Amino acid sequence: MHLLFLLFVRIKHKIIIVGLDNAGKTTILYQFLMSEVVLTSPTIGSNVEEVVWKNIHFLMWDIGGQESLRTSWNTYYTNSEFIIMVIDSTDRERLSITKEELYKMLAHEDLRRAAVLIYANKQDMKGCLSPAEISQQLNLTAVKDHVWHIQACCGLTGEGLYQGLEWITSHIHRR
Ligand SMILES: Nc1nc2c(ncn2[C@@H]2O[C@H](COP(=O)(O)OP(=O)(O)O)[C@@H](O)[C@H]2O)c(=O)[nH]1
Ligand SMILES: [Mg+2]
Repeated sequence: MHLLFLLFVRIKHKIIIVGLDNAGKTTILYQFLMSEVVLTSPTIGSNVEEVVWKNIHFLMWDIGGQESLRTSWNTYYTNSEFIIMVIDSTDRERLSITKEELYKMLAHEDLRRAAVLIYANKQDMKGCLSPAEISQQLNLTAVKDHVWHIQACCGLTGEGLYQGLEWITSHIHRR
Protein backbone atom coordinates (compact mmCIF):
# COMPACT_ATOMS: atom_id res chain seq x y z
CA MET A 1 0.00 0.00 0.00
CA HIS A 2 1.18 3.44 -0.88
CA LEU A 3 0.77 6.52 1.09
CA LEU A 4 0.08 9.48 -1.05
CA PHE A 5 1.55 12.68 0.07
CA LEU A 6 0.13 15.73 -1.53
CA LEU A 7 2.46 18.60 -1.35
CA PHE A 8 0.95 21.98 -1.97
CA VAL A 9 3.65 24.34 -2.94
CA ARG A 10 2.49 27.85 -3.21
CA ILE A 11 4.13 29.94 -5.84
CA LYS A 12 5.56 33.11 -4.42
CA HIS A 13 6.48 35.84 -6.79
CA LYS A 14 9.67 37.56 -5.88
CA ILE A 15 9.77 41.31 -6.00
CA ILE A 16 12.67 43.52 -5.07
CA ILE A 17 11.97 47.02 -3.88
CA VAL A 18 14.82 49.35 -4.70
CA GLY A 19 15.47 53.05 -4.75
CA LEU A 20 17.62 55.59 -2.99
CA ASP A 21 17.48 55.98 0.76
CA ASN A 22 14.52 58.05 1.96
CA ALA A 23 12.49 57.31 -1.20
CA GLY A 24 9.73 55.60 0.82
CA LYS A 25 10.44 51.90 0.18
CA THR A 26 9.86 50.70 3.72
CA THR A 27 6.77 52.88 4.11
CA ILE A 28 5.29 51.33 0.97
CA LEU A 29 6.12 47.79 2.01
CA TYR A 30 4.34 48.33 5.31
CA GLN A 31 1.34 49.81 3.53
CA PHE A 32 1.08 46.54 1.64
CA LEU A 33 1.03 44.73 4.92
CA MET A 34 -2.07 46.79 5.69
CA SER A 35 -0.61 47.91 8.91
CA GLU A 36 -0.53 51.40 10.31
CA VAL A 37 1.96 53.85 8.92
CA VAL A 38 5.03 52.97 10.87
CA LEU A 39 7.91 55.17 11.80
CA THR A 40 10.66 53.80 9.68
CA SER A 41 14.32 54.02 10.35
CA PRO A 42 16.88 53.71 7.57
CA THR A 43 16.91 50.10 6.49
CA ILE A 44 20.14 48.36 7.27
CA GLY A 45 20.50 45.38 5.00
CA SER A 46 17.01 44.25 3.98
CA ASN A 47 13.50 43.37 5.14
CA VAL A 48 11.51 40.66 3.47
CA GLU A 49 7.76 40.34 3.89
CA GLU A 50 5.11 38.17 2.31
CA VAL A 51 2.31 40.20 0.79
CA VAL A 52 -0.92 38.58 -0.37
CA TRP A 53 -3.06 40.40 -2.91
CA LYS A 54 -6.02 38.80 -4.65
CA ASN A 55 -4.77 35.43 -3.51
CA ILE A 56 -1.41 35.94 -5.16
CA HIS A 57 1.57 35.67 -2.91
CA PHE A 58 4.49 37.99 -3.27
CA LEU A 59 7.77 37.94 -1.46
CA MET A 60 8.83 41.54 -1.28
CA TRP A 61 12.40 42.38 -0.51
CA ASP A 62 12.98 45.89 0.75
CA ILE A 63 16.61 46.60 0.11
CA GLY A 64 18.51 49.41 1.80
CA GLY A 65 19.23 52.31 -0.53
CA GLN A 66 22.15 54.08 1.07
CA GLU A 67 25.12 54.47 -1.19
CA SER A 68 27.18 51.92 0.73
CA LEU A 69 24.42 49.31 0.29
CA ARG A 70 23.67 49.86 -3.38
CA THR A 71 26.66 47.84 -4.51
CA SER A 72 25.13 44.76 -2.89
CA TRP A 73 21.70 45.12 -4.54
CA ASN A 74 22.73 42.53 -7.09
CA THR A 75 22.91 39.80 -4.45
CA TYR A 76 19.10 40.01 -4.32
CA TYR A 77 18.46 39.85 -8.06
CA THR A 78 18.21 36.09 -8.67
CA ASN A 79 14.68 34.93 -9.55
CA SER A 80 13.13 38.36 -9.17
CA GLU A 81 10.06 38.67 -11.37
CA PHE A 82 9.53 42.31 -10.64
CA ILE A 83 11.51 45.33 -9.68
CA ILE A 84 9.68 48.04 -7.81
CA MET A 85 11.72 51.20 -7.97
CA VAL A 86 10.58 53.84 -5.52
CA ILE A 87 11.41 57.45 -6.28
CA ASP A 88 11.05 60.45 -4.01
CA SER A 89 9.40 62.78 -6.52
CA THR A 90 10.73 65.83 -4.67
CA ASP A 91 14.34 64.69 -4.86
CA ARG A 92 15.32 66.41 -8.09
CA GLU A 93 19.00 66.52 -7.18
CA ARG A 94 19.38 62.77 -7.03
CA LEU A 95 17.20 61.77 -9.96
CA SER A 96 20.29 61.31 -12.08
CA ILE A 97 21.67 58.85 -9.53
CA THR A 98 18.38 56.97 -9.62
CA LYS A 99 18.59 56.89 -13.39
CA GLU A 100 22.10 55.49 -13.24
CA GLU A 101 21.03 52.79 -10.78
CA LEU A 102 18.00 51.92 -12.89
CA TYR A 103 19.98 51.43 -16.08
CA LYS A 104 22.59 49.42 -14.23
CA MET A 105 19.85 47.07 -13.05
CA LEU A 106 18.23 46.82 -16.47
CA ALA A 107 21.55 45.74 -17.92
CA HIS A 108 22.05 43.05 -15.31
CA GLU A 109 21.82 39.49 -16.58
CA ASP A 110 19.83 38.25 -13.57
CA LEU A 111 17.10 40.85 -14.19
CA ARG A 112 16.80 40.24 -17.91
CA ARG A 113 13.19 39.14 -17.62
CA ALA A 114 12.08 41.29 -14.71
CA ALA A 115 9.27 43.77 -15.25
CA VAL A 116 9.72 47.20 -13.71
CA LEU A 117 7.19 49.19 -11.73
CA ILE A 118 8.29 52.70 -10.86
CA TYR A 119 6.51 54.44 -8.04
CA ALA A 120 6.64 58.22 -8.31
CA ASN A 121 6.22 58.55 -4.57
CA LYS A 122 5.47 61.57 -2.36
CA GLN A 123 2.96 63.03 -4.79
CA ASP A 124 1.39 64.80 -1.80
CA MET A 125 4.39 67.13 -1.56
CA LYS A 126 4.33 70.58 -3.02
CA GLY A 127 6.56 71.05 -6.04
CA CYS A 128 7.08 67.35 -6.66
CA LEU A 129 7.85 66.08 -10.14
CA SER A 130 4.95 64.47 -11.99
CA PRO A 131 5.23 60.91 -13.29
CA ALA A 132 5.50 62.35 -16.80
CA GLU A 133 8.43 64.55 -15.79
CA ILE A 134 10.17 61.68 -14.04
CA SER A 135 9.52 59.42 -16.98
CA GLN A 136 11.09 61.98 -19.27
CA GLN A 137 14.12 62.53 -17.07
CA LEU A 138 14.70 58.80 -16.79
CA ASN A 139 14.16 58.46 -20.52
CA LEU A 140 11.81 55.55 -19.96
CA THR A 141 10.53 55.46 -23.50
CA ALA A 142 14.00 54.27 -24.50
CA VAL A 143 13.57 51.16 -22.37
CA LYS A 144 12.50 48.51 -24.86
CA ASP A 145 13.87 45.32 -23.38
CA HIS A 146 11.81 45.39 -20.17
CA VAL A 147 8.14 45.92 -19.54
CA TRP A 148 7.77 48.98 -17.36
CA HIS A 149 5.13 51.18 -15.84
CA ILE A 150 5.24 54.37 -13.82
CA GLN A 151 2.65 54.98 -11.12
CA ALA A 152 2.03 58.11 -9.07
CA CYS A 153 1.59 57.37 -5.38
CA CYS A 154 1.71 58.50 -1.82
CA GLY A 155 3.24 56.02 0.56
CA LEU A 156 1.78 57.75 3.58
CA THR A 157 -1.85 57.43 2.53
CA GLY A 158 -1.42 54.43 0.25
CA GLU A 159 -2.91 56.29 -2.69
CA GLY A 160 -1.84 54.76 -5.99
CA LEU A 161 -0.11 51.78 -4.44
CA TYR A 162 -2.75 49.26 -5.38
CA GLN A 163 -2.96 50.49 -8.95
CA GLY A 164 0.71 49.57 -9.09
CA LEU A 165 0.07 46.11 -7.68
CA GLU A 166 -2.75 45.72 -10.16
CA TRP A 167 -0.30 46.37 -12.97
CA ILE A 168 2.09 43.81 -11.51
CA THR A 169 -0.69 41.27 -11.22
CA SER A 170 -1.71 41.74 -14.82
CA HIS A 171 1.85 41.04 -15.89
CA ILE A 172 2.16 37.80 -13.98
CA HIS A 173 -0.38 36.11 -16.16
CA ARG A 174 1.13 37.27 -19.38
CA ARG A 175 4.58 35.88 -18.77
N1 LIG B 1 5.21 63.32 2.42
C1 LIG B 1 5.48 62.03 2.20
N2 LIG B 1 6.43 61.42 2.94
C2 LIG B 1 6.67 60.10 2.69
C3 LIG B 1 5.96 59.38 1.69
N3 LIG B 1 6.43 58.10 1.71
C4 LIG B 1 7.38 58.05 2.66
N4 LIG B 1 7.53 59.25 3.27
C5 LIG B 1 8.48 59.61 4.33
O1 LIG B 1 9.79 59.58 3.81
C6 LIG B 1 10.73 59.15 4.80
C7 LIG B 1 11.53 57.96 4.30
O2 LIG B 1 10.67 56.83 4.18
P1 LIG B 1 11.25 55.34 4.23
O3 LIG B 1 10.09 54.44 3.95
O4 LIG B 1 12.03 55.09 5.47
O5 LIG B 1 12.24 55.36 3.00
P2 LIG B 1 13.29 54.24 2.52
O6 LIG B 1 14.63 54.70 2.98
O7 LIG B 1 13.19 54.26 1.03
O8 LIG B 1 12.87 52.93 3.11
C8 LIG B 1 9.90 58.83 6.04
O9 LIG B 1 9.93 59.97 6.88
C9 LIG B 1 8.49 58.61 5.49
O10 LIG B 1 7.49 58.91 6.43
C10 LIG B 1 4.96 60.08 0.92
O11 LIG B 1 4.31 59.54 0.02
N5 LIG B 1 4.78 61.40 1.21
MG1 LIG C 1 13.95 51.61 4.30
